[in-house]
Amino acid sequence: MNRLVIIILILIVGVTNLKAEDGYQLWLRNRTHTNVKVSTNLSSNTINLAINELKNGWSGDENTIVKLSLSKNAKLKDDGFSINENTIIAKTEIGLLYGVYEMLRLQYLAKPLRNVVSNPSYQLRILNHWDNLDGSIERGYAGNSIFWMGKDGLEFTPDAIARWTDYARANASIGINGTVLNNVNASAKVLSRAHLEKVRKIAETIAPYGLKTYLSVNFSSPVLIGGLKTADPLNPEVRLWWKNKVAEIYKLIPNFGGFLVKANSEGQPGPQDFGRTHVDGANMMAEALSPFNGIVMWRAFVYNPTPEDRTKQAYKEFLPLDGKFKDNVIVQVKNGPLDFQPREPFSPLFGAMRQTPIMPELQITQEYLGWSKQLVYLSPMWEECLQSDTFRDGKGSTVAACTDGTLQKAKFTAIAGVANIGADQNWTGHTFAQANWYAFGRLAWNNSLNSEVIADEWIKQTFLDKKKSTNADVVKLIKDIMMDSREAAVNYMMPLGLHHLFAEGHHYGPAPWFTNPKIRPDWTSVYYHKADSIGLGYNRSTTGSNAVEQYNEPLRSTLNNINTCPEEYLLWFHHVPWNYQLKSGNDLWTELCIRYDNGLQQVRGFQKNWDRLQQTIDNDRFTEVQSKLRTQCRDAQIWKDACLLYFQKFSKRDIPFTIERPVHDLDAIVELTKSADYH
Ligand code: GCW
Repeated sequence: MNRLVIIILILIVGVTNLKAEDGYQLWLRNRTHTNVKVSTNLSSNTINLAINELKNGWSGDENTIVKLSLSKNAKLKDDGFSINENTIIAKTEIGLLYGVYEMLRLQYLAKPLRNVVSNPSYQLRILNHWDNLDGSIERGYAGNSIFWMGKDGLEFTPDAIARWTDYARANASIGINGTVLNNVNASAKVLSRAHLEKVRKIAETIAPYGLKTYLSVNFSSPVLIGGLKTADPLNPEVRLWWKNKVAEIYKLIPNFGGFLVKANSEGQPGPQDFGRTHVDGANMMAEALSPFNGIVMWRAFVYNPTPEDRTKQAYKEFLPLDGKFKDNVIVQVKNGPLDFQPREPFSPLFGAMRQTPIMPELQITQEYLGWSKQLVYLSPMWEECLQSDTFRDGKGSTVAACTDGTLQKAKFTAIAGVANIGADQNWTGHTFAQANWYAFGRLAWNNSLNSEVIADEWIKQTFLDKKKSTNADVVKLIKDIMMDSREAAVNYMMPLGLHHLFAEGHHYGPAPWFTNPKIRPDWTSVYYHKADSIGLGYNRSTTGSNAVEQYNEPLRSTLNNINTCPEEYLLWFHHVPWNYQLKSGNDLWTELCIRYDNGLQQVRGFQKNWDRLQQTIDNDRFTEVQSKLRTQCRDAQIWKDACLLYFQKFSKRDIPFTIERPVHDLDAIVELTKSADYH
């Protein structure tokens, strides 16, 4: 071989190696090729995918015959499956595909393939993309949209179909079976013929993987693209317009899923513009969709600039509507009553709506949790919400049980996650943000899974070679980082129940000082922390806004009493004196300082752990995460310094001399976070 050939070969091998670990393969990397035979009498696109996955990923005994068969086995629900040795049984073909992914996962993790019966907690497990037709993504931190490219989003990049296929495959591998392709702040244009043609292409590409396609719709579409004078949901012409539009969609896309609607929220149009209710609006669309088995996901993220505590508003607006929605409507409720904060109590709507199905909306993209610059594993936050007891029907009425059909019969159950996916090569910007996509899927499939188990699975599949998948030290180092990361973020951003101290607009850095008479108060920070010379926190007890009344007993009384309110929610529900003594024995001010400092120290600890992994993790992903941890450390320091120096103006106390001093001046941080390129 001449030298040139050798050099080229080295380059190719080098590039292939590099590619193999550029994150594109997500948790599906490192598939092996032991021979396997598949026996089935089924044939379809989906079955072909299942067979291919087995052939490309099998790592069991050579020449095993894996059997795939359909059965009406009573233990199986929806797309659930069973695995026994080399046999997968499901009621549907998609169920068989899910069974294959589970089989390969179990093999990879060296777990037994016996007596596995797995049914989904929620029937619909849906990603919400906040993708705009111009390709940008609201709160997206991993590049542009993978769906909407070029002028009006209508172009196709050469790799579009491949990307959508890989996207669908990744989702199917964790049980996600639906996707909303566009932002809830929806452009009416998405319902134009040209856009629907594109939606059809996407829908056809992802369907074999079991993914249904949904769209966010703008309530004013009949006016904006239909030429009507009104969008009043009780107007017959408007109703007809939606009926026709829905019929047009189903003609193009027979397995279309339905609509997601943000109405009368943050300036979006809605039925209230015409003196109608959410029920009028949702039912109008439901009626149009019902002949095709389509659904309406109607969001309850509503609040107005009234003197009423913002966290009470969704409940007040939606509870009176309970039981009035058609049976193909589901109300989509964010996990907390405010807005995807690092820690919120669960939304009281979960424990209140008894006759209306509710679907939790979780945010996978890290709008308020450090974007894709910070390593924050979100599963513990979601687990905390799903396992919270609402006491709706007595003890044990967890958010999970209130939403997954356990406590109330519903035509269907669902859960949504706001996606963190973009056109970046590794899909999510931060390698560890892939874990949040993964965890959402796993929890949507099984809402009682534990975050540590999910982390364990993800780490082994993402970082280890199959042979080394038992490398306990590596797994432990990474798992420790992940499992502490959400609590660390709470500590350095908003400990003890503080919330929404974010800089305006970008929501990345701190601005507890933020106030502006020109904008609505509930978009400022001071509205939420209410710091004064006496203390800190929002009084939502019976002596304050009385938000506690929206929770069921005995939780209501527990939250209402400053002495029994869990400390992680203390400043959410109470205005607490600076010298109030906490369980640690420290008073509020001292504890606050310690928590902020702890958060920063935790991130420094993550750095130390990560650096130990240099020999184990491929260079690209190692250095990417190492560099991002440095940023996270700097930014945690900024959070700590900003919040302590600002709140100190009210507490008028020393920062305890046992903790490290701030290293920034407050004025400098104020300036820094104002600048557009701070983040
Ligand atoms: O969290 C807020 C975001 C908005 C978002 C809105 C919503 C899509 O800051 O960007 O809009 O919530 O959920 O509708």
